Amino acid sequence: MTAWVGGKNVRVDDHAQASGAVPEQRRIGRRLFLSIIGLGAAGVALGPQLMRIEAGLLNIFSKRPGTGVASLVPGASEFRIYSVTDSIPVVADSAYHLSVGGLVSSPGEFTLDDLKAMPPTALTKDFQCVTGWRVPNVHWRGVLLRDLLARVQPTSKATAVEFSSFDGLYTESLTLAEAHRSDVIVAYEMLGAPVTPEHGGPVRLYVAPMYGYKSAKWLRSVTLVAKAMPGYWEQNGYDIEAWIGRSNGRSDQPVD
Ligand SMILES: Nc1nc2c(c(=O)[nH]1)N[C@H]1C(S)=C(S)[C@@H](COP(=O)(O)O)O[C@H]1N2
Ligand SMILES: [Mo]
Repeated sequence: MTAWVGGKNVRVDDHAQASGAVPEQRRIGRRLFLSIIGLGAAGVALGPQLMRIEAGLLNIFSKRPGTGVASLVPGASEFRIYSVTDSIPVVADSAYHLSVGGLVSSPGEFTLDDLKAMPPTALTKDFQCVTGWRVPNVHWRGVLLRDLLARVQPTSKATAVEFSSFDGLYTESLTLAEAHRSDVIVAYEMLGAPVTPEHGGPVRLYVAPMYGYKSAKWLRSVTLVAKAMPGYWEQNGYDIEAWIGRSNGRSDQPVD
């Protein structure tokens, strides 16, 4: 499907459909791409080095997510735009509020300015979707989730953190220990710029060491709980502990 966002047409992929992609389809996709850019199918045999070159070329051909050559190629190093609903929530920066509550001593509402006033954390790390595509060296910026949790003071009963989305459907969770990692941020910048509406702006989660489905977009609430509910994709069969390379039967290179 396509959606009209911020004055441009954005292709929104169906993650469920993408997950069904078999290796053979991926291989054909790459061959198709190689013939498009004129390297020829011989390049397929050249291995990882060439794959990195391909990634660079893809960036030249397709600056925007979901457009151009990259959208033809499963496994290309471009973000796919995913939404489990038929729409992309557009939340104005000035209207944005993140609710942080549940099993805490002092629940709070954080505006975008509140988040930006907190000590920032910048990360440059890959983003890996469980369907196979990976975007290298993405520039992220935001606040550590643990800093946010420190502001609301979880009670001793809290063992996990649930997340909800402004799309009204998507949910995710982390254990409290995972939520305290130094590579888990509430991000207001991605790709070196404010998080765009299609990528889950103004604020999304980024859980570096786990598959992309943990990185909830259009982040609405953070709720401390005694026991977490399985998230949207986890109810559909994906692993709750979503470590890259150590879950979902995959062997991708970890992001650490
Ligand atoms: N609210 C919401 N968050 C979401 C998703 C979604 O469909 N809805 N998809 C997840 C998956 S499976 C991935 S791989 C990433 C994709 O991020 P992107 O759409 O910015 O490329 O977002 C994750 N967060
Ligand atoms: Mo994903």
